[in-house]
Amino acid sequence: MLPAADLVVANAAQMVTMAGFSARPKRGRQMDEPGLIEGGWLAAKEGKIVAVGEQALVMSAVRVGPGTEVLDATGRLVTPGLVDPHTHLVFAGWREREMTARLRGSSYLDILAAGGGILSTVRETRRATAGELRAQAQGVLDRMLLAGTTTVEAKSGYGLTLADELKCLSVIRDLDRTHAVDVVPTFLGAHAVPPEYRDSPDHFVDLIVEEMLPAVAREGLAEFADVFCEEGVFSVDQSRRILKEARVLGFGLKLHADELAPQGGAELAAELGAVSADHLLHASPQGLAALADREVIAVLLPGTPFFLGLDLPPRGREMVDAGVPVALATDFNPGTCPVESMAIVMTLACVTQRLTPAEALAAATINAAHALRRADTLGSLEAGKTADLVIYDAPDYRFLSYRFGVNLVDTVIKGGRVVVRGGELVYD
Ligand code: IZC
Ligand code: ZN
Repeated sequence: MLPAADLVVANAAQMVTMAGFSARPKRGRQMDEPGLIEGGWLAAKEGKIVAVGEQALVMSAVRVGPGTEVLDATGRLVTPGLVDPHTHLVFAGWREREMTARLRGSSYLDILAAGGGILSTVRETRRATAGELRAQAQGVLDRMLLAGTTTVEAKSGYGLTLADELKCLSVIRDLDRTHAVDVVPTFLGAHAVPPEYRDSPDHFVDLIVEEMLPAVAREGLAEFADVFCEEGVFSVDQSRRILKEARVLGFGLKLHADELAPQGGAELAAELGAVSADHLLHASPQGLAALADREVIAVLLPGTPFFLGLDLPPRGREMVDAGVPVALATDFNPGTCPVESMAIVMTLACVTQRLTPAEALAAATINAAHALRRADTLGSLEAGKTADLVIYDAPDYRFLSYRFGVNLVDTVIKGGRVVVRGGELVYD
């Protein structure tokens, strides 16, 4: 007898599978092919996808038993759960006042150099308890889940002492264990030079290399290490030193690269074999070629230049055309991009970076899973993968980018379990 499914999604108007790219990310024209099944069915058992395809195929692999939940997706779009591979999730200290200062002419880096920006969030994060940090981040994760995000990366980087970085990473671990959204931890001790090291920034790099990275590795509190490599923050040489040590300790590497000024960050990410290089608005053409060559994922964060009011050329289009595998993320943080919705980010990727809606969705699913080294289990609807999927109150995948600012998510399934139903959280 066929196995009884726990869950069947029946008759979707469109099922976007993103199938066939678990081993290597989508690049070039592959990004524009969503792998659509019209009239798509999907069955899951024990948290895993058992079959995806037309009704006859799925119903030849499983049976519907008394314990099977059947979700009718007639007229609706189904996609893999969205993956957000770059966020600064855990902090205290929102920065709404900085928005006004920027509108009056101060730049992001001016504000940071004057002890504001990241450093104002650091002051409040140091004062906050783990419980306070956790409560706020949990609310953010709830909103992300309601918007269809089922896996999110979360960086530390607002503690900047060993104890405060460990506090933030422990909060991230707790959230991963308790929240329906899976949370992938990244150590970003090199996010800013804290005031106590203002006159000797290399000593702060020593502290990261000699104490923080080994302690984080020992406690197993992060999977990736990242550096904010930027003019006036950490140089390419300092970033190289930190990331080489991180690599020795077994971390996957990420880099905030060439966001606000050209620094050679893309080249550094390629040289070190990083998993991803993020931002890249000012990356050199040679840097992009190096990323394509080493298959480093370019994580685009189009919410950030939008929110900072920067008027820049559409590098995303250039990256896809150059064969760089591109992913999208929110960059959720209190300074440069306080947005939780991957759908809004997809719209911005289309309108400001000239990606197509299909490319944006590939970047928010399978390629985003690659940016977290999770593409073997996440990012596409294929038999054997984790049953993370979203059902929308829309008939076509283009609506995600097109109906901007509206949350079209109706149902979210995480690991085979319904966690959002009718647009409401239903798990405890
Ligand atoms: O708090 O400003 N870019 N880090 C690098 C950020 C933005 C977060 C922040
Ligand atoms: Zn960032």
